Amino acid sequence: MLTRLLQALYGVLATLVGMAAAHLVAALTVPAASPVLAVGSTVIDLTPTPMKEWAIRTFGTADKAILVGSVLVVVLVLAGVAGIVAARRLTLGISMLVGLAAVAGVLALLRPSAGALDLVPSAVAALVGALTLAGLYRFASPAATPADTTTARAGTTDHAEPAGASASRRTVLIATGGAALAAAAIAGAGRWVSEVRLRGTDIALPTAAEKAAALPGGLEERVPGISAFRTPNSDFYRVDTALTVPAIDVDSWSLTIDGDVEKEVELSFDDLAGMRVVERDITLTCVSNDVGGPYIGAARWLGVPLQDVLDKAGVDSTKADQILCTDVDGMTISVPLKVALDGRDALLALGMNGEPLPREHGFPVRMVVPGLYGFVSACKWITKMTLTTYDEQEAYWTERDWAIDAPIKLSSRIDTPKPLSDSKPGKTFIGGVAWAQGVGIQGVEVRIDGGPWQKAELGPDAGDDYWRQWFYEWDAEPGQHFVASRATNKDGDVQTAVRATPFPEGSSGIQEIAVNVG
Ligand SMILES: Nc1nc2c(c(=O)[nH]1)N[C@H]1C(S)=C(S)[C@@H](COP(=O)(O)O)O[C@H]1N2
Ligand SMILES: [Mo]
Repeated sequence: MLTRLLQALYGVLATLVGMAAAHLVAALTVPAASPVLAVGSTVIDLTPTPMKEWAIRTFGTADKAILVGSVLVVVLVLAGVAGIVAARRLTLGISMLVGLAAVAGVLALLRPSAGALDLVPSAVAALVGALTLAGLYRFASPAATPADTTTARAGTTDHAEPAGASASRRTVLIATGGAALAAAAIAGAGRWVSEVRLRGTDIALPTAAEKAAALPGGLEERVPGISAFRTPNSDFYRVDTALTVPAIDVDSWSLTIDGDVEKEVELSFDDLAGMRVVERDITLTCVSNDVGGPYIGAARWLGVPLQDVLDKAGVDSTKADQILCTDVDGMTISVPLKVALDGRDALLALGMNGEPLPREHGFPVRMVVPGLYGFVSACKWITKMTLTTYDEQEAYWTERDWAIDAPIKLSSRIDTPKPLSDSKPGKTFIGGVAWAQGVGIQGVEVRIDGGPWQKAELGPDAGDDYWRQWFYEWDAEPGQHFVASRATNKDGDVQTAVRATPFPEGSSGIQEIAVNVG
């Protein structure tokens, strides 16, 4: 039994060393081609939409860690089997490891933006894994089977049994410890390399030709627990399919505008930064947000009006009806062309809350379109805008049956008190945010225990594309209570109570939470 475990451990260690080496090589070349990530990304893309929805809702941003962890577990189990097989037939065990790496290599090659270089990390994994496994068996072979042990002993009758056993135990210890150390050291080096590579978002931003007015102070000073009027970059929600945050070198980055255009245009970061730059306060929302959910954030964006960029290429809007955006990894996001051209503040953003875009949020350039959910507008790490039609080309989420034109639905969220929280009787703030991008919020109402809707007080107004904070002062009596909120936009539309799931065009309904007062 112990021998079996040791054999499996050899397989696992060889695989870990191989994967660490591959990860290091990937960090130096194509980070997304790291074998585990290549497999993970493919799993993400193949996951049926409802399951993906469920994962985002259940695990939030941890969904990626859980996915990578699950892939790792499966790979290491197979690696263990390869280790056991190798004890009987080394070449067969090694072939299994090479096979595992080959699967990752093929998947890396199938990624949308893959080139031949993407094969290198998996090839390294195969080579290093195979050498490590062979080395472990060569220098510290654990007895393969009881039969093997007998033959081995028979051949070494001149050695005293206890001395021989302890020497081999020491060799095994040294070999396994050495392999584990090597894996950790190489993985550490890979991590260090990617961190060094991933810095460098520290670029100079252009000054805005049109500055936004200073943002008024929000309600957060007065209403504890309410969302800050401006979401700090570090707290901004993140939703994307990228397993590693793309590391883009701003000097080699460019944006191509092609397809149904008069002339194809390629802009460098400096070209873009040299255009008319404006500042806008815009609230971004994810279609995967349940009513009352966390995937919404409000920021001040610095960017070039999308219209100005499209004008450089000359867009034929009698032909095209879609801007197909492509990111640096080949991921695609569609944007309805008419929405980009209807006068709203659609931007190619370079800055977020006074800083260059954080890498997680699209460095160096992303799109921001007020009023549309992020999945049909907010392309991060953008490198190309292709003017085309929905008939001709489908974006990532279009292929997965999500809506193509998805305006953000009028909604509100209760930030405080928290659902199922306990609070003291007496004066209690009920507070939150409400949004109706493009139209603006006229009012928010609160309902307690199914009673009449009562007017909440609104926070400052930073424009119709920005959310509005609100609060209601409640004299809470002991017991369990149900608190609900609903918003009304400036057109007089009231947030609907009709429930809809996030798929395919965004959730709707009224959030109602239970709180305990006592
Ligand atoms: N390249 C790329 N851009 C993307 C996505 C993505 O997966 N890849 N996700 C979109 C979605 S679904 C949303 S809601 C917003 C989220 O932007 P944030 O992560 O900066 O909040 O980015 C959008 N842009
Ligand atoms: Mo989203």
